[in-house]
Amino acid sequence: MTTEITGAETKQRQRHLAGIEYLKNTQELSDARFTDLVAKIKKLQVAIPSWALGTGGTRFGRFPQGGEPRTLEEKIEDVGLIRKLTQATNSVSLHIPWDIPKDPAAIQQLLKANGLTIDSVNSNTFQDQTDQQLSYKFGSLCHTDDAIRQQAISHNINVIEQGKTINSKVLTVWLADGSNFPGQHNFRRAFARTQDSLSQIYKAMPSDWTMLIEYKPYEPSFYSMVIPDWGTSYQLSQGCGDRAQVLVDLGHHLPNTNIEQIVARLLHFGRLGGFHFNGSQYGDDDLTTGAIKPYQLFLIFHELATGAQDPQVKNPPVAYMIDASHNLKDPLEDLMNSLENIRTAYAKALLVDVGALEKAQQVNDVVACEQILQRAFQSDVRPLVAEARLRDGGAYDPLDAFRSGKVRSELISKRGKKSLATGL
Ligand code: RM4
Ligand code: MN
Ligand code: MN
Repeated sequence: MTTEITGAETKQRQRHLAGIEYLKNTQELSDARFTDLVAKIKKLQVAIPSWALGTGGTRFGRFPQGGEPRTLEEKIEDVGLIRKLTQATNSVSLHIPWDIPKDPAAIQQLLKANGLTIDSVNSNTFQDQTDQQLSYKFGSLCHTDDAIRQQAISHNINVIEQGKTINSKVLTVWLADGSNFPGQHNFRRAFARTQDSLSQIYKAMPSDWTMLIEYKPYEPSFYSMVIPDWGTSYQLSQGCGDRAQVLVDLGHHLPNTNIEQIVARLLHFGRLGGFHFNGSQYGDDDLTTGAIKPYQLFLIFHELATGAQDPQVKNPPVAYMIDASHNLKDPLEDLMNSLENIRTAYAKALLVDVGALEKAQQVNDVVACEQILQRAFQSDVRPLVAEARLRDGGAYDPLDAFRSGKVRSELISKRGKKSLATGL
């Protein structure tokens, strides 16, 4: 038995080393360049959202896996597990009030024990809570009623206060505010009220905090959203101040939108605050990142990688997060898939010969330009990504380790078949 395992491991190791050799040869990578690539990939750490550790549902139903984390503490343990296997995440993003750090000191300790910190804190004015006085049915920060606006502003300030206790430095605001029928909203006034509310929240932030303003073209409002696009987020962030930036959720665009160009624009303006990574076929599908459009994900990372080398780009993004929902897959498996696909896209983007691309662009050699990107995109970087993970002590194949370690059945026996995580 032991020899069999050792044999399999040796084979795996041989395959891994052969893969590295092949990549080095085909991409003409020196040892120094390879080491540099590994170091860069190791640095790419993406936050896990506390609201994506349970099974997601649609408005038609929910089919829980069992073993879902019941408390914030259990969620942190789950992220710790993902970290251990992938080494591609070192933080958790919280949605409040879905996850309230009731005992901040204990939470801090647990985070530390799991090698984690808190990334952003996210406010929620898209649902009414049971103890809430006034309703957000007709909006929150955009509301016509000052008292409701005030309640939503106070909630955001309260989220900042809670964030401070656990060392977060980023507030993410996503608004469901919008209208369902023509005539329902005065577009100009709804925008002005939103700007005023956001500015008040911005002023309440400590000076080392950043506010991220997320946009979304439709849902839950189907005629108009108050913040439907990056232009609106951009304008709102400018109205607030330097530490307000735009958050790009990959699923928050109409089909076929050129997201990589939006990323480049925002980088150029110094207002790209961060990402919510996920995969999308139609809209806010919240599928595994890179599952549907891996080329698009690569092109986005190409903008990020080249932007990082450009001295003209002033404010690099502060927050990389996943924002996904898992109706079919095991949430932990899905999150690990996403992390792997994100690092893979990044690794490919790092292989782009930027010097050659610039030259080809300069002389308008369209074919060469595209070929340079394809050459990087079509390379097999899996051994490179695995090497980065292995050097940090992660698993060679995280998914395989998760399955062969029977982690889900262990979680089910600990937490029960019917445990439910908070979230959507
Ligand atoms: C929204 C948006 C927000 C997320 C909520 C749960 O569509 O993506 O980022 O916090 O869903
Ligand atoms: Mn999002
Ligand atoms: Mn979304």
